[in-house]
Amino acid sequence: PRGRAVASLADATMSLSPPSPSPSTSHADGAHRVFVYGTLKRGLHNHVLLERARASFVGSARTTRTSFAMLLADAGYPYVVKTTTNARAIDGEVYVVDDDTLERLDALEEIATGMYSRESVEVTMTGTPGTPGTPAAETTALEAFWYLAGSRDDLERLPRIDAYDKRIHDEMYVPKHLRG
Ligand code: PCA
Repeated sequence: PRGRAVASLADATMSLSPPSPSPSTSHADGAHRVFVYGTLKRGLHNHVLLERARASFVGSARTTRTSFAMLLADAGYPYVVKTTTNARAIDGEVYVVDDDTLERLDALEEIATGMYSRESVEVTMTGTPGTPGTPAAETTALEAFWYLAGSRDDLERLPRIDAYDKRIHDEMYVPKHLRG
């Protein structure tokens, strides 16, 4: 009967609609989640890059795993490394950026030379449920890209820090163009 045919056409159309948003790092439309823990955070030197790109702030987050250490480089910027000794979770902020901005971040972090490498990490949102910037409870764990240290010889020599805050940044950070 006619009614049945119309219904199945509707069903076929519905099956073509995109699946509901997945918690993966990247989406087909060029939107990428990035988790930042250092100079890219709000109020710090490199945040202007995210600001100019109109990156959207998703919220504060912490790595789900606790297998990391944050080191302070001589020029006052942080590096996260994977470790098994005195390992901890890393706190930061999650943003959504487009393809161009991800490329700019890759250039800033010099992933081509292996200064940092970009990997994907699971983070848990740490904001207060029900407040702006905090996703609903069922989406509190997300995959995002982040920049962590590639293999370097000097990692053992650098001091460890619990968090890269404004105090450390203001006291220690040397912008790239002023480094010797
Ligand atoms: N910039 C990147 C990695 C470390 C840094 O200083 C960030 O903020 O996540």
